[in-house]
Amino acid sequence: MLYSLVFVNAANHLGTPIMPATLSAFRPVNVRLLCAVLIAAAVVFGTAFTPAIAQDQAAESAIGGRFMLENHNGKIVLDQDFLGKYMLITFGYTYCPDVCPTNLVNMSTALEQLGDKADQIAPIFVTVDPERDTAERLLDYVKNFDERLIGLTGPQEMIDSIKSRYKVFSEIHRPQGWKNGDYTVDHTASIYLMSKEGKFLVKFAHGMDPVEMAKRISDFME
Ligand SMILES: [Cu+2]
Repeated sequence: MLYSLVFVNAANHLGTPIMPATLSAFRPVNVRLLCAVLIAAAVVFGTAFTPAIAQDQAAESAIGGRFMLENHNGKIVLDQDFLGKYMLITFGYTYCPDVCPTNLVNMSTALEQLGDKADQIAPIFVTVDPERDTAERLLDYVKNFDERLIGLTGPQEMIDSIKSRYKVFSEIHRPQGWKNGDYTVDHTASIYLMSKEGKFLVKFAHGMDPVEMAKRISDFME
């Protein structure tokens, strides 16, 4: 409860609420309402975005926006804290068997390729599984890749908010017979590059060659 209050107070302190649902966090009825809204949004986005290039570009330029999350050191961070850096951001979960480790190894390799230019980048991993991915767990996890990698978690509603802003979808699967209610999470596996002003630049597909990724990132830099 204290945890959620910190976020609510922080949201109030900002003056401009990041999302209206924040203030009603953890009331079951509103969680259901939020879920309904998200499902409705998924249906709308799923059908409205036809392959027309103009519409694709409009959809992509809308990627990104404000967020308030907790970093792997337990500190609350805002999107504004990353202004002035290129955010290289991906979404996943620490129990992910292959997709996330591949993405994070590739991101780390791309950072190495960029050399000094990587100083201009904030590499970020946002969990879509905040129930299991605490700040402590993320701290242990990101250490396995690159020391510059920043793990972000937060209350479910804050995670839902950033997922919606980045058009990221995830779905929990609970295979029959798995003990202790263990589960896997299917999720969007793209890597997004955002400008120093927080605007969407480009999306890299999962599995893209990290040397090519580094080159594409470098092309965006002054
Ligand atoms: Cu994953």
